Amino acid sequence: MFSNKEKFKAAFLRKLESMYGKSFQESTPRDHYHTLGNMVREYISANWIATNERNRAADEKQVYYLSIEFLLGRLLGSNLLNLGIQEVVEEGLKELGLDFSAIEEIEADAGLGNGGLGRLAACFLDSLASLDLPGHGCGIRYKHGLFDQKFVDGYQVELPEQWLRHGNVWEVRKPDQAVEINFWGKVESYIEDGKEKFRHAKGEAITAVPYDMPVVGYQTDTVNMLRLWSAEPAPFPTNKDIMQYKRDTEAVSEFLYPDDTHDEGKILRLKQQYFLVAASIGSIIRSYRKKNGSLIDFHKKVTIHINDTHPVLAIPELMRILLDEENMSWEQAWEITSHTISYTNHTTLSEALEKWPTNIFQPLLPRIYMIVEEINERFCADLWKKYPGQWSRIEDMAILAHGLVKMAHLAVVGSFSVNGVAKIHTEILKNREMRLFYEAFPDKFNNKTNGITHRRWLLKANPQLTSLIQDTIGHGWMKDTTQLRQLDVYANDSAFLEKLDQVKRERKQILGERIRKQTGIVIDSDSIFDVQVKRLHAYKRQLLNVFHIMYLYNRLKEDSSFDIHPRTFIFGAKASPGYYYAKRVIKLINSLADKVNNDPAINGRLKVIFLENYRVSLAEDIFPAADVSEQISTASKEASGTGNMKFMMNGALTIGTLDGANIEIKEEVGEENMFIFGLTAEQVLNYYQNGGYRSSEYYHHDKRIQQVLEQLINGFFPDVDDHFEPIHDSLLMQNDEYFVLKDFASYIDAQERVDAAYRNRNHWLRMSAKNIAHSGFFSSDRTIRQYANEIWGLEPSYSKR
Ligand code: 26V
Repeated sequence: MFSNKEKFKAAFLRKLESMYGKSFQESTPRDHYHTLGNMVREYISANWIATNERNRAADEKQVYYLSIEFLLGRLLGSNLLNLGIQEVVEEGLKELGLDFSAIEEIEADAGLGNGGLGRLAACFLDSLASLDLPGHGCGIRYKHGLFDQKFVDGYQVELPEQWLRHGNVWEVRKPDQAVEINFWGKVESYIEDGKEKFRHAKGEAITAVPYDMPVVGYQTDTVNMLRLWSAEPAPFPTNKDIMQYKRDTEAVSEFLYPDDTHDEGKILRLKQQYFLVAASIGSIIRSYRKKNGSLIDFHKKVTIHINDTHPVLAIPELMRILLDEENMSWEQAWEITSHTISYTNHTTLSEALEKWPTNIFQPLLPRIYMIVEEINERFCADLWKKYPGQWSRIEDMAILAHGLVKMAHLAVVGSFSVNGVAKIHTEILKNREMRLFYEAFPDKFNNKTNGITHRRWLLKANPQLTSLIQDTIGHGWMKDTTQLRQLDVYANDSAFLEKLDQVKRERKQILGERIRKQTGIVIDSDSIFDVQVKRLHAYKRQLLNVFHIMYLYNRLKEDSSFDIHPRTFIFGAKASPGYYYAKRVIKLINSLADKVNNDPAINGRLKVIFLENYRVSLAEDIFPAADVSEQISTASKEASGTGNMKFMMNGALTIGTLDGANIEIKEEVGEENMFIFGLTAEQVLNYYQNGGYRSSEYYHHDKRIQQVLEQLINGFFPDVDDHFEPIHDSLLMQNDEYFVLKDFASYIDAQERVDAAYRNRNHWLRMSAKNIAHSGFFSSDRTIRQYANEIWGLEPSYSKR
C-alpha cells in the first residue's frame, strides 16, 4: 500500500471509510492522523512478527533495556522516515489536498520521561533497531506523562498531561501476557526435600498488563519491541474495600514522577520501580523458559541493562526467582544474576542518589528485602576478607547502613558492568563518588559517552540541512555518521557556506513564525538565536544566562553607542513542581522578557523568548534554528548532556564550560570552533573540598555583578515584591554554591567573542560547518555499538535489506 502514490491514496481512502464510516469530505485532521497511523502500524506488523519469530528461533543473546522513563516524542514521522515511505505518503496526501505536517501535529508527544535520561533511552531504542541488534525496551505505560507547562503571570503552572486521551495507535494491548505482582504480605518459610525454602505469602496482588510498541529500524527489516506495563486490579480476593483497591492499583502506573533530582522516598515510587522490574523479569523469564527450559545459561543468553538505579531491584528479583522458583543454591543464583545485570550511572548529584528507608522497603517487599540483606551480608563478609580490619571502608561501601538501602551500591555489587555517560563523568565516578568500589572492582568500570539518534535530530528535524549535506557528500553518512567528516573541506567553500546560511535562515524563519503564533512576539531572523533548552536546575545555571542578558540590557540603557549584534535569547525549561528555587528562576526569566521586549530604548536589539511546555516535538523545531548552544553548567555537575550534541549536529556553536560531553565536543571539533569559559571541574571540586571561594568578593569587586544583583531586589522588576530575594540570598548569603558569580566575568568575555565571531559571517559559517562535520561521533549508533561490543556481547543478527 506504500509502494506508490496511487496505491497509497486508494488504501488511505479505503481505510478512512472503513475506520470511520465517513466520506473523505466529512473527515477531520484527527481522522486522517488515525487512519495513517493505523495503516503504518499494520505495515510494520509483518516485519514485527518476523523479527519476533527470528528472535524466538535464533540462539542469539537478547538485551532488555529497563528504564523508568522513555521520552519518545511523536512516532509517526520517525516511523515513516525509518520505513523509507515518507515521500510517498507526503506526496500522496498532498494530492488528496492534505498537508502532512498538519496531520503530524495531531499526534501527542509520548512524554514518558523528565529529560536527558528518558530521551537517551528513546535514542538508544532507535539505534538498537537500526543496527539490527536484538535489544528491547521495558518501561511503564504512565497514563499521564510529564506535566504540561503553562505560564500564568510568568509563573509556571502544571497541568496533567493527557497523551492517551485519543488512544495510542502504536500500541498493542496483550492481556494474555499479563504478569501478577505481589506487594506487602509476609515471608513464610517451609521445608522441601530437607531444605529450608521461602515464599512470599498473603500479599496484595496487582496485574501488570503489557502494551507493546514496535521500534522500527532505519532501512532494515528489524522491528524491535518496547513493552510498557500498565497496572490493573488482579482478579483475586482482597480484604480491602474494592474501590480503594482499584484506586491503589491503578495509581501505580498513573503518573510519571516529575522530579529528576530529589529522591523523595515516596512509597508509590518504590512500588513503580518494583512493578517495572517484576513485570519485565517475569515476562523475560517466561519466554526464556518456554524456549530453553532451565535457567542455568540465562546470563549467556540475556543481558538486563538498568538505566540508572531506578530498576535496580532487578538484582534481588532475579535472585528471588532463581532461589525460590528454580531451587538454585545462593552461589549459583548469584553467579547468574551478577553476570546478567549491567548498570549505567547518570548523575553524581548526591541528592539524586536513591536511598530507601528500610522501614518503607521491608513491609512493601518483604522477600526482596530479605534477599537484599543477604546480598549485603555476603558482600560485607567478602570485603572483610579483602580489607581486614577496615571497618570504616566497609561501612562506607555497605548496601544497608543506618536504616537505608543504598541503591547505587546494590547496583555496583550486583552487576558485571558499571558505566558513566561521558569521559569526565566516568573519571569522577572512579576517582571520587565511587572510588572505594573502583578500588575493589576496577574491571567493572567503563565509559560510554552518550549519543543522540541523528535520524530524529537531523534527518527528520532538519530536512533542509539533510538535503544540503546529501547534495554535497552523498548519503553514506546516514548509515555511518563519521562520514560527515567529508564536509570538512567544504568549510572553505563559499558556495557551500552560502547554502548553509540559507538553510539556517530558513529554519530561523520557521521557528520565528512558530514563536509569533504562540507568543505574539515578532523576532528578527537576522539576530543571533542564542538558545538554552533543558530542565531548570540550579547547576545548569540558567541564572548565568539571565545575568548576561541583564548586563547587556544595562549597558544598552547606559551607553547609546554600545554596539552589539542583535540577539534573541530563547529559553525552554520545566521546573519540578516542588522545586521552588527553579520556579523563581522561571518567573525571573519571564519578568526579564517583559522588561526587555517592551522597552523602546532597546529598539529590538535584545529579545527574550521563554517558550512554554518544552518537549521533544518543540525541540525538533528549536535545534535546527539555533546559532548559539548554551551549555553552561557548573563544571563537574552535568554528567554528559545530550542537547549539546543535537545543537552541534545542526550547526550551532557551543558556548560552554568544560563539563560532561562538552569536553568531547571540544576534542572532536577543536577549541577554536567553540567558546569555552569558566572554572574547570578540578577547580570546582577543589573549592568544594578545601573551601576558598567567597562569592561576596566578586560582588564587591565587579560593578556589573553588583548592579545585576541589586536589580533582583530593588524594584527593577516591578511586578514581583520580594520574589527574587531568595535568588539574591543564595548568591551572597549562601556563598553561591554553583559559582555563578565566579564564572560571570569569564562568561561575559566568551559572549563577547561570540558577538565578534558572528559579525564575520563567513568565519561563523565556517565554524558552523566544522561543527556539523565533526558531530558524527555523537550519533547514538556509535554509543550503542560500544555497549553491544564492550558490555553486552551482542552481534547484529538479522538480515539486511
Ligand atoms: C533521578 C531521580 C532521583 C530520584 C527521584 C526521581 C529521579 C528521576 C530521574 C532521575 C534521573 C536523573 C539523572 C539524569 O537525568 N541524568 C542525566 O542523564 C543524561 C543522560 O545520560 C545526561 O546527559 C545528563 O547530563 C544527566 O543529568
